[in-house]
Formats: sequence, C-alpha cells, structure tokens
Amino acid sequence: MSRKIWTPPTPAIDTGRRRLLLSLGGAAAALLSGCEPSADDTVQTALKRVSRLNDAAQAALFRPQTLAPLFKRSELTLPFRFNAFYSEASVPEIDADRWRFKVEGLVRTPGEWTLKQLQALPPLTEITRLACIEGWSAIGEWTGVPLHHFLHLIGADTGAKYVAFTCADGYYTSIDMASALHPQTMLAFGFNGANDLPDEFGFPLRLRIPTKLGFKNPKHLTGMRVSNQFSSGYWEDLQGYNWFAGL
Ligand SMILES: Nc1nc2c(c(=O)[nH]1)N[C@H]1C(S)=C(S)[C@@H](COP(=O)(O)O)O[C@H]1N2
Ligand SMILES: [Mo]
Repeated sequence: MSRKIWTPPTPAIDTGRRRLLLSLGGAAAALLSGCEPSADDTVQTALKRVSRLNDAAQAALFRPQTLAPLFKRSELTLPFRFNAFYSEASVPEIDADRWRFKVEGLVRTPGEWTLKQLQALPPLTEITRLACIEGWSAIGEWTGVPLHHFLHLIGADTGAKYVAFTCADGYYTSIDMASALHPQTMLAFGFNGANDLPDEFGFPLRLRIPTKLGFKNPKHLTGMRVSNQFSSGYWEDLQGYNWFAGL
C-alpha cells in the first residue's frame, strides 16, 4: 500500500486559521510517509494522538455559521470528477425500490426511510466545491435535505457528539455534531439539476458537506447513527487521514 503525503486541496479556499491547523496534519502525514508500514508502533500511536489533538483544535475553531463559498452555474466542473477506493467500472448499482436509509442511535424515531420520503422533504440546492485530499477539486450543484432539518425531524439528540454514516460499498465515516448541524450540510439526492444522483456520484443518497474534504462526503449511504461514541472512517483508518478534515 502506498502512503500519500498530504497535499492541500488546490483551490485557495479562504480557511484562515483552519488551514494552518491542517498543515499540522500535513506535517504528521509527512512524518508517517517516512516510516515503513512495519515501523515502530509507538510512532504510529503518537501520530494518531497528534491527529486527535488536531481534531480537537479544528472543532474548537469551527465556526458553525461560516459558509463555504458558493459558485455560479457557469463555474460547474463538467464533466464532474469521480473518485472512490475502486474504479468507476465497479460503482455499485443500487435498486432504489429496495434501498432504505436506516436511522439509528440517539434519535426519538429510529427507522428506515425510502428515497421518495427523503425527496418529499423541503430541499436545498447549492453550488459548492468538493475538494479531495489528493489535490484536485470540482464544482457541482447538489440538491438534498439539510441534515440539521432531518436530524430535528427524527428527534436526534443534537447534544450528542457524532453522526456516523455507512455506505453500500463498505465505505464509512463520521462527523462531529456541529458540522452535521451546519446550514450547508445536506443529505443529497440530486445533482446538477437532475432529480437523482448519477450512479458514480453516490446514487441514491450521499452526504454533501462543503466545509470538509471530499472523503467526508460518503456516497451510496445506507445508514446513519447518532452517537456519543467515536468511530472513525475508511481513509482515516487506512491512511491515517485526519478525522475532522475541515476546510
Ligand atoms: N461510498 C463512498 N463514498 C465516498 C468514497 C468512496 O470510495 N465510497 N470516496 C470519497 C472520496 S475520497 C471523495 S474525494 C469523494 C468523491 O466524490 P465524487 O465521486 O462525487 O467526486 O467521495 C467520497 N465518498
Ligand atoms: Mo478524496
């Protein structure tokens, strides 16, 4: 497995102090890349601790009402860029009729949602930039239900610490509650004016969170758990990517 050195996303998104902190994560990643996979476990453990400190610092600096930049339709990246831990030929094909979005954990009404039920909720449409940790970004228009609205609808304990997501392809990640409640965070089901997400971009439902890096935007969602118990994510576990991953 090759270890990638963390590179800041290309666009000069105005991130102020948050960017400074991300570069601390970068230093840790650069250190990591100098280590053999078999290298001293204590180094790995120490670096993981640095990354968790970085999470705490980013959480403290996170401004719940500071909006990610919005773009014009003329700025859309066409065609949009695909990324996953597998190639585009292996994108899961999901049967929307059988698909359900399972809600569990610290919520008053756990249960399963159909795509139609989600699409019947008051939608938000925004053109934002998705920035991948690998150093590219792309601008797209996403439509979906704001996550704060959905969390209130299901009676989620918004005092809980985390919202964790599972996906049809085995991908998973989690986010902090403040970011989950951010006005631009949405469960997206539409893309670039179409009512449905294209297969490769996460059909039928994905998290769209423009205040975080691309890997915090899970596609092909199957479930969501509100919890006080920390759980990490696919790339966070595999590559040691910083969990908060704020922009
Ligand atoms: N289910 C799932 N979601 C995922 C991934 C994945 O492999 N599987 N990759 C993540 C990464 S690293 C990025 S950059 C974005 C890419 O989204 P896009 O294909 O819409 O550009 O999806 C994220 N969400
Ligand atoms: Mo990514």
